[in-house]
Amino acid sequence: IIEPNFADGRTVIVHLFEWKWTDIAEECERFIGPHKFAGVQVSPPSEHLIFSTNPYNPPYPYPWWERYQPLSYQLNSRSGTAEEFADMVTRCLAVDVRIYVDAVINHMAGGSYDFPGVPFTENDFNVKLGLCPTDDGGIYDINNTVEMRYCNLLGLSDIHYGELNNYYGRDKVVEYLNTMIAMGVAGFRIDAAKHMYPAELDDVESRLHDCTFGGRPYIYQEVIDRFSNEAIRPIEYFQTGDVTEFKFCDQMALLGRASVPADQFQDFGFDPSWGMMPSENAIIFVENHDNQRNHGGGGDILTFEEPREYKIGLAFGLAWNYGTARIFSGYVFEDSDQGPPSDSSGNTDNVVINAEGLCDGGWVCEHRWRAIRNMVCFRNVAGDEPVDNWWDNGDNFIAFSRGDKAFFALNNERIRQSETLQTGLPSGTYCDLITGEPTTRGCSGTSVVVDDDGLAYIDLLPSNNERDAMVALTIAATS
Ligand code: ARE
Ligand code: CA
Repeated sequence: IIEPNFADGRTVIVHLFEWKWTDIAEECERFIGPHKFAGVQVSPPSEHLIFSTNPYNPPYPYPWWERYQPLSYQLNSRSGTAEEFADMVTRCLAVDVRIYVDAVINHMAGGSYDFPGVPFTENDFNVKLGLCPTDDGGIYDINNTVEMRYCNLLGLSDIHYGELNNYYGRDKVVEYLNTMIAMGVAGFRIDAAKHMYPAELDDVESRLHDCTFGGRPYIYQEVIDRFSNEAIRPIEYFQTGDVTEFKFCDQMALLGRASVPADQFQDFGFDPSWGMMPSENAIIFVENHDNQRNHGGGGDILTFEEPREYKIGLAFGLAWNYGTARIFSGYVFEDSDQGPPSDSSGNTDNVVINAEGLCDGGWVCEHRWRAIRNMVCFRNVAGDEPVDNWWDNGDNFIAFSRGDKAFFALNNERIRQSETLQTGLPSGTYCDLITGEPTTRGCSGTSVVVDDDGLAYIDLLPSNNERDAMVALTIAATS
C-alpha cells in the first residue's frame, strides 16, 4: 500500500488547473496553507508545444492541452519559469502544503521525433524502433496491450523506456523527476500511466530520491477504468502508486442529481458490487480537468455549472471514508479546447481574488467555496474514523457520523426534512460548516445543539443553487 506523504492532519489535494507558479505560491500562503489543504497538483511544468494557431479549432489558440505535449524537460511553461517554480515549491512547503506535479512522461509532442532540448532522437521512440505493431503508429485496439504501451496515444511520440536494453529514455525521465524532487516536490500524477508498463514505472520510481522533507514521493497514476471493460486494469498498477478511480465521478453525479437515491450509498465504494478499487489504492475526485470538459472519455459528471448538485457530490465524497481525495479548481470556458484566462498572446492572467474571498477574472476557484473548503476541514478532522450511525429515510435524506469526531447529513429531497438523529458526537453546540464556521462571536452560520445522548435535531429545507441542504459538524468547530 502506498501512503500519501501529507503533513500531519491534512488529507486533500487541490488541482489548481493552469494556475501560474507565482499565483500558486501566494495561494499557498494566503489560503491553501491556512485552510489546511494537504497539497496542490500543478499543471505540467515542462517546456511544451505552443499552439498559437490551433489546427483543430482555430478560434481557440493556446489550448489547455498544449501542456500535454512536452518539448523538453526544462521547467519553462505557460505557468512560469524554473525560478518561479522553485520559489512556489519552497513557499508552499513552508506552510505545510506539498506540490504534486502532473508528470507527462509517456510521450513528447506529436508530429516529431527530434527533441534537441532533452535530447531525444528517433532512437528514443517506440514507433521508430518498430515496437508498435500498427501500420501508422496509432492506437486502435484498446484491448491490445502492446499497442496501448508502444504506439502513439493521440499521435503523441511515445518514449522508448528500454526493452532493447537502451535505458536512455527512462534515464532522462528519472533525471527530470529527481530535479523536481531536489527542489522539494512531494510526488507526481503520472499522466497516461495506462500507456506505460508497470515494470517500467516500477524501475523509474525505484530510482527516485527521497523527498527533501523525508519519506518517499507520493505517486498516483492516471489509469482510466470507467467501465471495467478493458484489458488493462488498475490492479496492475497498485504496486507503483495509487490509481485514479473514475467510477467515483459517475457515482457522485448520480448521487448529486438524486438519479440514484442517497440511501443506496451506505456501503459506497467498499462493497464489491460497486466494482471500485480498494479504498487504500484509490485517488478520488468528482471531476478532473478532462472529464469537466468531456475529454478523456468524458462522462456526464458534475461541475461548477451545476453548483447545487456539485456541492452535494463533493461534500458527500469528502465526508465519506473512501480513497485519497483530490478536488479540482479551474476556470470558466465556453469551448472544451479553451485555455485559461489570458491575453491575446497566450500569457495567462493573474488569479483575481474579490472582496468576498472568491475569484474573478474567469477563475472559478471551487476550492474557495465555503461548503468545499470547510469540507476539507471536515475530512481532516474525520481522519481514519469509520462511518458510523448511518441513518436514512429510505430515500434521499441520509446521515452518518465519522466515529465520534464528525457528523454529516444531507437532504436531497424536494421538500423540507426534519428528524432527531444520533450524531455520535459529545454534547455541545456545533457550528455547521456548510453554512458558516466558528467566529469569536459564535457560529457565522447555523448552530446545531447535540444533547447528552449525542442526539441533535436536524432540520433542512430543500436545496437550490443558493441554499445547501446539508449539515456538517466536527469536534473542531464548536461555539
Ligand atoms: C490533442 C488533440 C488531439 C491530437 C493531439 C496530438 O485534441 O486531437 O491528436 O493533441 O496533436 C490532452 C487532451 C487531448 C490532447 C492531448 C495532447 O485531452 O485532447 O490531444 O492533451 O495535447 C486515453 C488515455 C488517457 C488520456 C486520455 C486523453 O488512456 O491517459 O486518452 N488522458 C491523459 C490526460 C489528458 C491528455 C493526455 C493524457 C495526453 O489526462 O489531459 O490529453 O498527455 C476511455 C479509455 C481511456 C481513454 C479515453 C479517451 O475512457 O478507457 O483509456 O483515455 O477513453 O480515449
Ligand atoms: Ca508508452
